[in-house]
Amino acid sequence: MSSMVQIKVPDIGDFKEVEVIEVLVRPGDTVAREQSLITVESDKASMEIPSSAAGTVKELRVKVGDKVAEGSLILMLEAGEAAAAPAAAAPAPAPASAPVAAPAPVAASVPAPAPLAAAPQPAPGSPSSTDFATEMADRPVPVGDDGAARSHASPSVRKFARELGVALGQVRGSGPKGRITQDDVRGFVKGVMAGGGRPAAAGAAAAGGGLPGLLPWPQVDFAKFGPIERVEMSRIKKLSGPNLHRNWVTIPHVTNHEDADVTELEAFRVQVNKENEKNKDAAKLTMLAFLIKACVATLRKFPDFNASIDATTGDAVIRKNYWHIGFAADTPNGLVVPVVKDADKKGIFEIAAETAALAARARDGKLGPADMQGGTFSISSLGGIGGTAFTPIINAPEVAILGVCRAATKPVWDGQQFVPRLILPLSLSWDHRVVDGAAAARFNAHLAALLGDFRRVLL
Ligand code: CAO
Repeated sequence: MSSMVQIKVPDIGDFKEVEVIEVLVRPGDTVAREQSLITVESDKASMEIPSSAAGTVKELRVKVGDKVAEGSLILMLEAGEAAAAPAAAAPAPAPASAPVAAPAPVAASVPAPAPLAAAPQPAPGSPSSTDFATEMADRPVPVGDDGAARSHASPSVRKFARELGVALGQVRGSGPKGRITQDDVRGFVKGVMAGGGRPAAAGAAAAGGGLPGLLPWPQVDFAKFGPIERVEMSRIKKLSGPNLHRNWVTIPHVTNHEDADVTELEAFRVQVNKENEKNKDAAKLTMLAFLIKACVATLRKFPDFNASIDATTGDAVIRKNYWHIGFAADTPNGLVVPVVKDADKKGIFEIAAETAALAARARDGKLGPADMQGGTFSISSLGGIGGTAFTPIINAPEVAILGVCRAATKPVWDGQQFVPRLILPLSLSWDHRVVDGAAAARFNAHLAALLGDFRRVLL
């Protein structure tokens, strides 16, 4: 025998007229006793209203936006004989701050939800034991909060997120007032799976990188302090960001700085370009082309800089007997690193022509994957723009990268007097797992010596 049961809003304490912000079941759904049916929200808190009986939902009598109070009819339920219960159950005590064991994450790059130890533990059953999201939203977020406590989401969505290992602080809410819905959590997970972890990686960056023990990223409502604008990152930035992040946090970087006296080299470069002004076939000689050639000569002398850690064992270095030099190219859509293959076999004119062509294709967004693969060492030249020193991020799995800043004329003591010399700042970042500081200093000194007297490249 089955009977039709009216499921009504039970005694919800001081709350008189509360808004239905979520309907969690549909006609035809089978529900268990104590299963949440709707979420209601006052200006202070939100709570889920559970079913007082088990059965099948026949007819919904509320919708999102309705105002309800104690006794309001939620739905008609066809209840089984054992299921019908006369009294309405109390609202579900599902505190946002309830500690939960961290479930297995969705993907390696999705951090498990941080325990909200800092959040207060309200007494179960009282209105204050329900979702504190609304109240929390108006308070400063304590350091160490992953933003989940502040996220606007119902207890059922929080539970759902916890089950999937999703930190709510990373999910953008599409509901009213930015409320996070189950679909938002689902969409976030789908994004992680489809994007090879990209959204998670980006989110992880915002949430503190998901590294154990690392404080989460501060979640700030910037709009509270002034007008804001959200600008979507370019495709290249979305792709390169997680790579840069991984390289920065996993490689023990050290950067050595060195000055190269390029007075004669620059004079030579300018002179050759002048001689070739009328020769349309001759590429313009660039400092970058000389740098590539000098780097190849230096890499040959210091082979551990033209290497990679053996990723399968981690206990060996794979030295490469080819010299493919990548160079950072700034494009309207972000940074790319095209590679000059076999730079050791090419002349400086050829390298200058090739870098110019690759840089042009990079700016036009026309580089293919093969143009950016196989690099053994990279150069990031900001010389045409400015700067005196910087710390370039190693382009994994390479071992080192050379940063180049703007050459400037400086007074240099020649033993008797100060003389004006053109000084090129070099910044070499290197992986301390593979090379040591002394080797890096020698590398830099050798490179500077070659640039100071380019004839030495031939030796
Ligand atoms: N010091 C002083 N002037 C320099 C210089 C240096 N180190 N390097 C280049 N210049 C000058 C050149 O003399 C040239 O001036 P003129 O037009 O008067 O001859 C001008 O800067 C442009 O130089 P260039 O044609 O040789 O081009 P480039 O080698 O500077 O740049 C490229 C090529 C692809 C490296 C550059 O376009 C680029 O994208 N640089 C940015 C790289 C980057 O973003 N790195 C950061 C990575 S980390 O985010």
